[in-house]
Amino acid sequence: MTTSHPKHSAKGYAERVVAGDRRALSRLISWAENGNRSFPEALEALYPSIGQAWRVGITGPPGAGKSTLVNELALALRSTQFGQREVGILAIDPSSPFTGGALLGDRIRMEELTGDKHVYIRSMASRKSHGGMARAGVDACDVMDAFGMERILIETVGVGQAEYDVMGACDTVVVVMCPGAGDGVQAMKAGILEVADVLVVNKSDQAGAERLADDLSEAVHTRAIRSDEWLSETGDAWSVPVVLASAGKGENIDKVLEAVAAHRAMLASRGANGLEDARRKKRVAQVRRVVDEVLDERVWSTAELGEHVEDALAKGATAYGVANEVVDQLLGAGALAKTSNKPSANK
Ligand SMILES: Nc1nc2c(ncn2[C@@H]2O[C@H](COP(=O)(O)OP(=O)(O)OP(=O)(O)O)[C@@H](O)[C@H]2O)c(=O)[nH]1
Ligand SMILES: [Mg+2]
Repeated sequence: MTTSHPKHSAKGYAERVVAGDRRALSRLISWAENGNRSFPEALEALYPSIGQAWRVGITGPPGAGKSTLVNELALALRSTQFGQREVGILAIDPSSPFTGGALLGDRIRMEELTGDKHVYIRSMASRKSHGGMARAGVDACDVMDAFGMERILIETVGVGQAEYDVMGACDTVVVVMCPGAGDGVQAMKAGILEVADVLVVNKSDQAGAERLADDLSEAVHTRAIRSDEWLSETGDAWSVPVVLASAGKGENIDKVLEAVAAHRAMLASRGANGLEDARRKKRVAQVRRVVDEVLDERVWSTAELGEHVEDALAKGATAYGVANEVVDQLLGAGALAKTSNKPSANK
């Protein structure tokens, strides 16, 4: 490529990134992180080179083993079995007190990889937050993509709004759980299943792992039936695989990568719009979950409605009858009629 821009200009950095210059890569990611005013210009220059990477989001409750898994996944991706891919790792360091010390731990575990020039590891601070982190994370992925990373692994903790936004920009989202602490049921309530393309039950060496995997399989199956009715026009809904693994012991890491590859192949089989459609559907599912929650909270926030229901039941109305009457009142009979061909929003 011909370098036609000054080395330290936005376009100059962009050219260097595309040419494989690691210092320029680090610089532009810092720009993304700091919200440097020159970053948009650099990003624009990178656009033609973006779109080759497969972005794999890794999320889940604190301590589930995400970093350990990312480490193992990267090692596996660097092996011949998975085609010796160029790997970019973005660890989005949450400012939460839970994980304050995790970054150092991450560095130590990832040390095995740092001698490998085909692996690029970067942490980003999320302290500024408020949408800023999500944006910066996605921007950083774009820079790595333009650089030529074939696989990008992005670790975030939990399911806050910013994490949702980062995961929403990933091609495949792996949700990592483990027995004990971050209980499966809690995670489901937090809507973590809505973003998962692959579920990993990590720490398979610990008691309760199989039980958790069974519970999650069941929950995923139930959800698939529900969302099929209204989300899948094509009928080829992805059923989220649940993979039991131990990142700590390096067990079943290949199974996790195979599940990611299967998800990728499924999207590819849907043609050019497959990925875009999948992302759109995920966002719709997220909105739907929030609507469910907000409605539930608002509708039942006062004692009034509960009392009304009790009265009606006492007067001999059926539960179904009362429920319908309540919904009619809330939505207006017309609104309900209009949506009656869609499944109800029950959980
Ligand atoms: N028994 C067991 N422990 C594991 C396994 N995988 C990871 N761990 C341990 O679990 C702890 C947390 O692992 P991390 O990889 O830091 O977890 P994380 O989800 O990245 O944690 P945060 O980033 O702090 O949310 C560490 O002490 C790991 O050694 C496993 O398969 N089995
Ligand atoms: Mg971690």
